[in-house]
Amino acid sequence: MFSNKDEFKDSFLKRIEMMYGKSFQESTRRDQFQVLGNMVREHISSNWILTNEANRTAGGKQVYYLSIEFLLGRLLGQNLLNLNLYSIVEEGLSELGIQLSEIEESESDPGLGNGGLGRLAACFMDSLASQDLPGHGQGIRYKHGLFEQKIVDGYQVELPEQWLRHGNVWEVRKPDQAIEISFWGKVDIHQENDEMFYRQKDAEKIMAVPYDMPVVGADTKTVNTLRLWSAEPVHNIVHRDILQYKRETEAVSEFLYPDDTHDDGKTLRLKQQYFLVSASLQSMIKAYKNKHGCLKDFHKHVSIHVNDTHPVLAIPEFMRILLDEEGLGWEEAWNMTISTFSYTNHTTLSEALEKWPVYIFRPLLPRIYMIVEEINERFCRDLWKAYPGDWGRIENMAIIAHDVVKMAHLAIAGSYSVNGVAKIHSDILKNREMKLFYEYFPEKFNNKTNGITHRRWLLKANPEISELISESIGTQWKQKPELISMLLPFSNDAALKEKVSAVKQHRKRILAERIYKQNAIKVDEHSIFDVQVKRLHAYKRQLLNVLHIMYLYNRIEEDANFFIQPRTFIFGAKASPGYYYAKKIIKLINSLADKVNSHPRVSSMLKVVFMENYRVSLAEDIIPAADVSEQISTASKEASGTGNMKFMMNGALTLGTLDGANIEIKEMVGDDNIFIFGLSAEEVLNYSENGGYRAEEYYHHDLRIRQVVDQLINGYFPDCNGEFEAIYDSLLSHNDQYFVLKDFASYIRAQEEVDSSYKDQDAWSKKAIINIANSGHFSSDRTIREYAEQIWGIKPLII
Ligand code: C3B
Ligand code: PLP
Repeated sequence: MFSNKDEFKDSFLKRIEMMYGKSFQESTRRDQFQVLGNMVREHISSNWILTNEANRTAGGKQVYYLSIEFLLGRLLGQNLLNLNLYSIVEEGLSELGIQLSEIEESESDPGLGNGGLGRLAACFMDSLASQDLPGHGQGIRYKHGLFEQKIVDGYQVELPEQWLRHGNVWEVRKPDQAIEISFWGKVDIHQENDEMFYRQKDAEKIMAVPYDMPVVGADTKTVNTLRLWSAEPVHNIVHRDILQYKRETEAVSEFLYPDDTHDDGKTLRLKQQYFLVSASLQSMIKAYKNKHGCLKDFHKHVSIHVNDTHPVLAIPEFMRILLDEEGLGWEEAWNMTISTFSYTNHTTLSEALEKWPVYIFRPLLPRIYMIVEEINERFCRDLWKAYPGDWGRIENMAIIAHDVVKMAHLAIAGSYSVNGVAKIHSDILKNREMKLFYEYFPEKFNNKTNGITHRRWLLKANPEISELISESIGTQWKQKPELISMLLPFSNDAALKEKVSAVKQHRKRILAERIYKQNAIKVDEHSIFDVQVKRLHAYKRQLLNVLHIMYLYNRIEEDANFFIQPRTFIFGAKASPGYYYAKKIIKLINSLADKVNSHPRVSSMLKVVFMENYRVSLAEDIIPAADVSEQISTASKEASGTGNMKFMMNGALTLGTLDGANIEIKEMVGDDNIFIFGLSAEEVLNYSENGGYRAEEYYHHDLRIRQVVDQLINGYFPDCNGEFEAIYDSLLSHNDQYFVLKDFASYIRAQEEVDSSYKDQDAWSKKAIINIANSGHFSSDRTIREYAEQIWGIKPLII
């Protein structure tokens, strides 16, 4: 369509006139974005068709990745980059007097996910396509993604996110491929000869309409598909209250649940989960039958991956289709099922392990519930054979027990592979959380350490560092990110160190300007940029960071001779709207920011900034500007973390606990290039199991702790009477479940080390380069290859 700058300009100008009946001068940024988006769509259309055609005809295996979240971020820049069109377009536009980055910013940032889990799914899509792997995403086209966060008087206020307000240039609606989904009603059973037949009667039906989005691989022709389902009323349906029916139907894909690792047991959420899996399975089975005629060897050609427990209903739904629609017997259907599904566990936090009360599950999904009951009975019977008389064990492993359905148990029983997302997390699953399952099904358990796409998080977010890498080692690392390690011999190269440090400085200046614009805070661009951005959660311990800043404030105020390297503490975090404690922490950070930033002496050394509405596009601006990456979760609680990988790839040094993938980052970079502190996972788990930790003792024996904890409630924060009592109580009345006080002294020491290390800029730059050089291992290309080879058994399909 266009292969050079002049062709591009020509075509771009013509289209603006054609699409909008306006001259280029009259067009808005949004018009220009729409035109560019359409040009990219056209550019890839033949390869998209070819990829789909290849998927329809080739004999190899394919994977479907089911996920309730895909946190995509903006797509224009990423697509242009993957197509190698970015610089042509950038230069062409610049000759027209516009910056591509300005047009990119007019694209909405679709937030169809909460955090790490959803962003991982998006990185995986990119890595599948870029490695020509036949992998399709299936998700929900939420009308409103994760809420937009505003900070008003220091408090979080939630506004509905509106990513579809101006349409979505990337999607293609496919109404002819809509699927009917049934809820409620009852199961009609009748017997003919020896056979039982099940039919759902009086069900309420809604339509799932697919919207396909292209997933453009880098440097390849492959264009995979992300299919997002939207809920719509069935056409011409007769209903006693048609308005209510319409409202209830549309509600199914109206909002993304703003819960990150909190399960609040809502019927609507269960409806969403069944909606996703039923639509996905019905459509993939239809496609499969068109290709192969019957389902016989389905599992040899298709692997279905369930991303956390949210899509686990796919397992009984697959059974329902095989039993009730295809007429298979139970044994055959079950064998096919457990050869088809694989499952990733993303957390061991008990509040996040989904459990559905039977009283919610059964009426909504009567036939599915029957099947789950049968799966459970057969599973418990098998367990009884393996462990005769061991009631306790069987009760612990049952899928339905005490009137709840345990989705993780269903996932493990119904799949052939169960993986955790970092070595330590997989070990905790095997040795603790899922120990009984590991003993029974040892062959199912494996680890796949997470990864991130270096295309978005380095090439796109940090073109300057990318350029420096290429200058030193050539450009092959772009296709093979492991090759970034060739940078290691340059870690002591004076010229490179200087350039890396200059790029960091440049990105810090840009971020400082943004902070000034948004928060009206003037930060010292030469201070240490110390960043904690992620969801707000007690286990992620933003509180530990806050208490340390309070401690520094006290030191500076009390001791005129106390000096530290100037530091800017940057926070970004959304709290789930119903998570009272998390919202209090946001208020606390903002109150602390007011106090620190307005104190004459303290503010000469410290600044605190809370950047509102943390999301993918903001992450792309913050992460390249960070010096220090705060990864300070209570050891054993953060399954992996992926933010940690993005920071190291951009040359920030990790200040972290021995948790999740921090451990593997430490293994890669070595002890001298990371700051580690705090309890080990083993120690935390032992305390949690056997007791022995008394937070009060730390409060009484460490004056530094007592001072900052008291300051939460003693009037230190003006106009915050009683505001932070819940936080104070979490530490003392509830014995500090996340070991904030226990790790406090060790955190202060690690922070002191950061402070003194930063003084030696030359050594710091070397550490930064070593971090970058070792980050290739954490590319999701590596992760996806491991899934492809070791779990799914899929191979590249080159078109
Ligand atoms: C997250 C975990 O909390 C992270 O440690 C992990 O890196 C990512 O998943 C990706 O594996 N997670 C999440 O974002 N939402 C959940 N409901 C559960 C886990
Ligand atoms: N939210 C966004 C927008 C992200 O880009 C990331 C990064 O992976 C996350 C959340 C997850 O961060 P973390 O792994 O630190 O929890």
